[in-house]
Amino acid sequence: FDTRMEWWRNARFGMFIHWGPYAIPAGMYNGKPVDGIGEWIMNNAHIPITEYEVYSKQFDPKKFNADEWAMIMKEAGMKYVVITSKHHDGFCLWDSKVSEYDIIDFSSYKKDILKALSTACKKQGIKFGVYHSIMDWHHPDAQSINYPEYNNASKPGGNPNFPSYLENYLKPQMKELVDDYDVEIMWFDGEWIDEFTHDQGKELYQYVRSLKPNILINNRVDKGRQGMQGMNKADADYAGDFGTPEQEILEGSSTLDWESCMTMNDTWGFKKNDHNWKSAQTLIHNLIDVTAKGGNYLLNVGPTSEGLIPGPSVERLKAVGKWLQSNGEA
Ligand code: FUL
Repeated sequence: FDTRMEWWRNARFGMFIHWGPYAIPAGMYNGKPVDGIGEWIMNNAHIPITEYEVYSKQFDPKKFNADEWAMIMKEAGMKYVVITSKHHDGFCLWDSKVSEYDIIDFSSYKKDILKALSTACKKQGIKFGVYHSIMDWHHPDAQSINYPEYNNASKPGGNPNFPSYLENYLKPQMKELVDDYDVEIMWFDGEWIDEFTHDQGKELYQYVRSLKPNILINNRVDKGRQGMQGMNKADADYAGDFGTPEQEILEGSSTLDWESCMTMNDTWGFKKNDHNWKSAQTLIHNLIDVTAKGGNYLLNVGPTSEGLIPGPSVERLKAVGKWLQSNGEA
């Protein structure tokens, strides 16, 4: 009997954190608002790599306090966290040995964010997970045919060096994260690019499991597996431990493991002009709905470039925590 999923099934409520240099432009480029989700601004506003790198250099979240963040999770009744170790923009929030494009080597901040948060969460008994994008708009061997503005036009079949990026960059990063940061959940994304194959997805799943047999891995490790795709256990070809419906809750319950990830406003990464917050009541309702159907609720915050979880998010999380407490659930 596989007890690997047990803690996660009981956890029910976790914090998703989308954080990186995109918190600096915060949804604005050249004085104009950019449509779409904040962490996609590099792509959506067609910002050249060298220009985007200026944000990455400036990234200096002086007000970041890992213990405070862990307290916010704890008080909200959250049992685990998944933070972006690397989003599509390629910037790494830890001191990666295979990259210069990280918080220590590249940014002004020069402190290891993942180390601080992993340690703070451990103190509170909160399990630590990371979101890691397979797609990478910054790495020359990964820039994809799907994203022509970052692609060398002479690579019509896609980036021929993608397998080298997987072997010499992505996998070593997996090892660093698993070995040195107590990662309990590897939450992949950006798996839909042409360069990435189903076989590579299965192999990546096996590789991460070999590093830590008890680790949990979402279904987006495998090719094109958004939502509940790939979650048919009868399919021997299946890679991934749980489904990831995004911004939605399943209609009914499921015999499969799933986690619904959701924003509190309309963006994952911080956008200063997005004030479209869901009410605390809606969030509580969603949490009840998800857990009644056997899923987990992974609720997102997008911290500011200074390192603060936005006030409206903190308020709502407090309200959810209070509700859980008064109902004997926390
Ligand atoms: C998507 C990403 O493209 C978004 O930026 C966000 O991270 C969401 C949770 O997953 O696939």
